[in-house]
Amino acid sequence: MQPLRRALAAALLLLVGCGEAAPAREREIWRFAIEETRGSVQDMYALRFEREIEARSGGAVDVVVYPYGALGTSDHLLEQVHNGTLQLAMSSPGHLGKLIPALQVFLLHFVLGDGDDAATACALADPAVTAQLRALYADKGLAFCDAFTEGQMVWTTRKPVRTPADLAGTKIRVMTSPLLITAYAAYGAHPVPLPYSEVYSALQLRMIDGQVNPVFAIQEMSFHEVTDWMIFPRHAAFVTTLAGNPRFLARLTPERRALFDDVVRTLHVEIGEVQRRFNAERLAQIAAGNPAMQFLSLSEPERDAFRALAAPVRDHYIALAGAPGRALLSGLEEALARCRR
Ligand code: 6CS
Repeated sequence: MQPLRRALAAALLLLVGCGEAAPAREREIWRFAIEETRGSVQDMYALRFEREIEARSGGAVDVVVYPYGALGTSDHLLEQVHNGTLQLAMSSPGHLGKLIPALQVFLLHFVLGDGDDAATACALADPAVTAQLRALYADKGLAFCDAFTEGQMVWTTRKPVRTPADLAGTKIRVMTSPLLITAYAAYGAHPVPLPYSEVYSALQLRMIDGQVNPVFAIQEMSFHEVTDWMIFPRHAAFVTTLAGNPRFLARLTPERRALFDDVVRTLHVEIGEVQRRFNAERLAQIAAGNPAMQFLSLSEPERDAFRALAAPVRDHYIALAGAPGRALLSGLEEALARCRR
């Protein structure tokens, strides 16, 4: 036979042979949903997770990533991780706090890091804090896998806000955990809890006057198109967590579990750099593309006025979250003190 025909015949034999003799290897599927759209911080995390797990498992694991909207709101994703339809999901305390009240510690203003991003990131990785989080999640049939921040929360409004009086009467959209109602009512605002997907149209239809999210999220969801001011109070960082289905994790082989843990450890560090870069780049993009947008960074005395009104919300948090909440708050404060030493 001609060399080319011989090669084709050999390839054909190989194909037929494969079909008959070797059973197709079954790929494990890990379904992973995020609470944000394509191009977000969580998307970057999920895509890096997908790439690392698939490559390092030699293709034996197929990670399928579902961006926000594909499977519903944050609450729907959580239900699906809980019942095992999803193996993994990003789950933010801003919504998950309805199920695990103690997690609302991350929603308190002027507490976690108080504008100090390095201390915040360090406290979130503190072993004593992560042990508390693991226990709280396990109690609700979930596995805590990681916690990290996606940057400082920024208010987008229709008017400048320098004092709590400027926020009085403002309808501001918050995530759906109940502590956020008290947190914004303390400033005299009217907080309106809504799922992420409804914020843009609520702003457009003027059902709300403002919202709060990190810069990258404001840009990706186009909230800056339907508001006029971006206010930087540095009152809280946006915290999210990676939640897993406990049965899925328990069934992993020791080798697979070690791979999972190693990838999560690597991404915990990487994502800090990603969120800083995304927030800086998107801020520049908003400024360049929207000459009418106004930016306002609160001074220390201006922050103090908000801080004073936010202080009593801690008592409300303890009332909502009870002993586990009190323990998590002191665990975090001790971790922050260690981080600042
Ligand atoms: O505001 C929210 O509801 C959402 N914000 C971010 C940045 N991520 C997910 C969360 O659901």
